[in-house]
Amino acid sequence: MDIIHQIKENVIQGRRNKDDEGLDDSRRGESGVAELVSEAIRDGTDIKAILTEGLSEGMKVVGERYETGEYFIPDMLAAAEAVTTAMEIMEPHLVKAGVKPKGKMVLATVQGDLHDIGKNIVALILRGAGFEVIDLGCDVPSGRIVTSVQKEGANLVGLSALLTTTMRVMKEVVDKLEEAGLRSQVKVLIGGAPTSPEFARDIGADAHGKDAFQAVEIAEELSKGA
Ligand code: B1M
Repeated sequence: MDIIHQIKENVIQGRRNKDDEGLDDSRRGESGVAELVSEAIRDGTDIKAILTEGLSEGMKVVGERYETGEYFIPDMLAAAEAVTTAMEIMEPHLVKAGVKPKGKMVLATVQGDLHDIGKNIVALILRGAGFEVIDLGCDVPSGRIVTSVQKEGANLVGLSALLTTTMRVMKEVVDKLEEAGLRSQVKVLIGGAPTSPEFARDIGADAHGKDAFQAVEIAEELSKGA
């Protein structure tokens, strides 16, 4: 198996490094994503191929397995963490190779809401797919989200809410973006258990993502038009 396929396989197995066991069978001691990516860079492997055919293709398989119920949240997290580790190793090389992020998202769980597990997964998967993510955390005031969009020049805003009482704050963010004259510059993607595509439409957001993988597909689609 060539090194790109080994990277993909180790993402699917959620193996960050040689100390990780893997999901199917014990692979402890064998190179994981961190060692393989470092080796590939050292050997002059095309950085874009590592990103697209290794890491992204691996995450795509993880997404499919999550959709079919074969993988659960911890499996998805292990894979996302492996990709994040790889991205940290690759970052300086990506800059050198002139690989531009697919888009820039300001991401937050809205004010009054402390649920950030889902939002953190969305951030991990988006970063793994090649997006730059400015994660503002949870319980973030709407004004701070708007200021960050302005400062960062983001083309995407991602909002998460888990409470029926805080989902209405998403509309406040959309309204404030409008007031600040930024609405035409950004696409707004929302998600979180109580939200829906209908709710997104009602509050004037651009899209709803039911999970982190759909969020990536939508972010890619929305960034094409940006
Ligand atoms: Co809370 N909580 N909680 N809680 N909590 C829920 C949400 C609840 C449904 C439990 C219940 O009663 N059955 C309920 C809400 C009811 C409602 O609003 N109708 C609830 C409540 C009531 C509360 C408190 C009010 C409890 C209290 O204090 N009386 C309180 C509120 C605190 C606050 O926010 N102000 C509270 C507190 C907490 C903890 C702090 C203890 C903890 C959060 C820890 C943390 O996040 N750091 C917590 C937890 C863990 C939960 C449950 C058990 C799990 C949520 C979770 O992490 N799911 C939850 C019950 C449940 O869901 N079974 C519950 C896993 C996560 C991966 O899924 O977040 O849906 P999720 O994210 C998914 C998708 O939704 C989507 O992708 C993610 C990955 O696939 N997605 C996006 C999410 N954001 C997205 C953004 C996108 C796109 C997709 O684009 C930008």
